[in-house]
Amino acid sequence: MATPRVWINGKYFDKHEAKISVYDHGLLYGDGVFEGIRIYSGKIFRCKEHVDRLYDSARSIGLDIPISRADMTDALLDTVKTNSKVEGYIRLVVTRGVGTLGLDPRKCEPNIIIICDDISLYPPELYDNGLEIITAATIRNHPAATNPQVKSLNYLNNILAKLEAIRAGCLEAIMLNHKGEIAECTGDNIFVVKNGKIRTTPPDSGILEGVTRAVVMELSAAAGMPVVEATMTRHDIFVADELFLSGTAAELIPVVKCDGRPIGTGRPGPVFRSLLERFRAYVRT
Ligand code: PXG
Repeated sequence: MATPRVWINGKYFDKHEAKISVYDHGLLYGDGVFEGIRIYSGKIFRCKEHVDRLYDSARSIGLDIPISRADMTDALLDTVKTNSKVEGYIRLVVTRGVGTLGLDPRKCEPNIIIICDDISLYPPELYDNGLEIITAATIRNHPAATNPQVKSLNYLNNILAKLEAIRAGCLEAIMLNHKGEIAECTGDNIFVVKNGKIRTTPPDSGILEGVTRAVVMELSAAAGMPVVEATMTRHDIFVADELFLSGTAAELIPVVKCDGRPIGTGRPGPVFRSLLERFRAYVRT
């Protein structure tokens, strides 16, 4: 593959020349927002939804993105074209920008970065065989602190849970909220199938409202299996017939074991397999 060309504030740089100041508050404090977006068949998947979520995240943290949504969309399209990407991944980042060595963001001017590259989160065979996951002891950020609905550059909460998973020999972890309810995984939303009914955790359980989650809900409804948003606990995981995760990077992936306990038959189930087939067909329409 050719060296990725990275868009920074309207100019292109080769991957190795694409640099941001060490005084950027994105680096110093994790102050900023981002999106992870898929490119399928040369098209940006759910572009509007990602751009809208980015501007909502920015607004929530009081960050004024200096360009319009239309110009942002044009920049995304141009970066995909410049990189001749047909299948791939866009990382769109808006940092608070360069400022002084103090928390005060008022002197910062945001930096906008668009990276167009590839991503693969889990080995391909896991889509057939299923993931083994754990419940992390690290809880999801309290919504009154850094709200999980904001896709901020501050992912330490999720990374700590990911490290727990890796230490336990797994690739993913369920994160609970401050009430002990299921929130989501470190970079994916969660779906539970029980007695033919599909449930997912609601926004007020402390989740990022995933773009892929919304697609799963649309596809399930179209297939006559509407997803219900429900508060859940680990009990719901342990007694589930099927469990699967959704996310831009992960797409849809089945979970066959949680905390050492097999989920359902211990194999990916029929509801998941049917949704994965629908999802794979849908993203290329
Ligand atoms: N929850 C969290 C905490 C996420 O970070 C999702 C749910 C799923 O949302 P989407 O909109 O993608 O369906 C995410 C998204 C990565 C990576 O590099 C992670 C995400 C997206 C892209 C890349 O691990 N997480």
